[in-house]
Amino acid sequence: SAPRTILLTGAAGGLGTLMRGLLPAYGYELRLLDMLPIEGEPGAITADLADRDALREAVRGVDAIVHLAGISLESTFDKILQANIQGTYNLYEAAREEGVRRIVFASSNHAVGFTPRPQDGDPLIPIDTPRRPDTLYGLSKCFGEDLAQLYADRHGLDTVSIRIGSCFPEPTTVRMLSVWMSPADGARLFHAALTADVSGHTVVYGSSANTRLWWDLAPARALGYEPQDDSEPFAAALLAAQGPLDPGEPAHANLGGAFCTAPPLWPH
Ligand code: NAI
Ligand code: 15L
Repeated sequence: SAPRTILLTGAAGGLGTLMRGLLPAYGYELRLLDMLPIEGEPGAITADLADRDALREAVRGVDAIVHLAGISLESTFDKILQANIQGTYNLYEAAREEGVRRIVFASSNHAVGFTPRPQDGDPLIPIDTPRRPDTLYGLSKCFGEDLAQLYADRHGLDTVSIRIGSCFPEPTTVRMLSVWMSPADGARLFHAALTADVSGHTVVYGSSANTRLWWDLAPARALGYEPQDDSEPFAAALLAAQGPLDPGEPAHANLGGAFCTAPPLWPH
């Protein structure tokens, strides 16, 4: 039967706030969790992913989990380890112990960020392209995807991992013309991932049907996702302001954009 009660982790964040607004229209009851309190949501659970007891209670009785909580940009290894690696493990353990059947995991394009972006006429990047994380952050998303595979194979806990491009109200860079996922399409894709008749671990790219798309949306469409948006109406203004992406520039050569060239933050 279709999942109804959903735990949304990271509900205070940018994407969490967008999905809090959009997912209830699909009929879901959302249980919210974040380490930060959420204004206007007195029922939200304020807990860190480090708190295993709180996670166990938070996942009890839900039909599925949308896991957004974590560090969403490059950081130090210690912080990534705590929030994204240990934290995601803790969530999966809680879900396994409480018998939750499905998790939708917010993976990222930065799991494959060092993949050269297609130039004109090149084929789209397939979903099974080798992983090439562009940061410790991207590496933590590779860990999350592998953790999901392990829990699917070993425990029958299904995951759909969505390698999200850029889910913001509007595209603000030329790169985002290719990787943008409108919030409305984001909600469509989360809904598809929550309800698709798939088992095991499924990995998809998450974006709108952009004219300048870099990756293959067929795996997402196979879940029943039908994107309705395209960044193209924003193209002229962004290109006029920023100029086209120069493939000779390391920060423009790969899917991950400037994540590939930002100064490293390790060890701390
Ligand atoms: P965000 O940084 O705005 O939100 C993340 C939320 O997670 C924050 O509210 C934060 O308080 C919470 N959080 C962090 N560590 C936590 C912990 N240890 N315990 C409990 N809560 C914790 O990020 P955003 O943009 O909303 O992204 C959400 C998720 O989607 C992240 O996992 C991010 O990596 C992923 N993602 C987002 C993309 C986007 O375009 N917004 C693109 C690709 C992936
Ligand atoms: C991500 O993974 C980040 O969480 C988000 O803030 C954006 O930077 C996005 O990727 C992107 O690649 O634009």
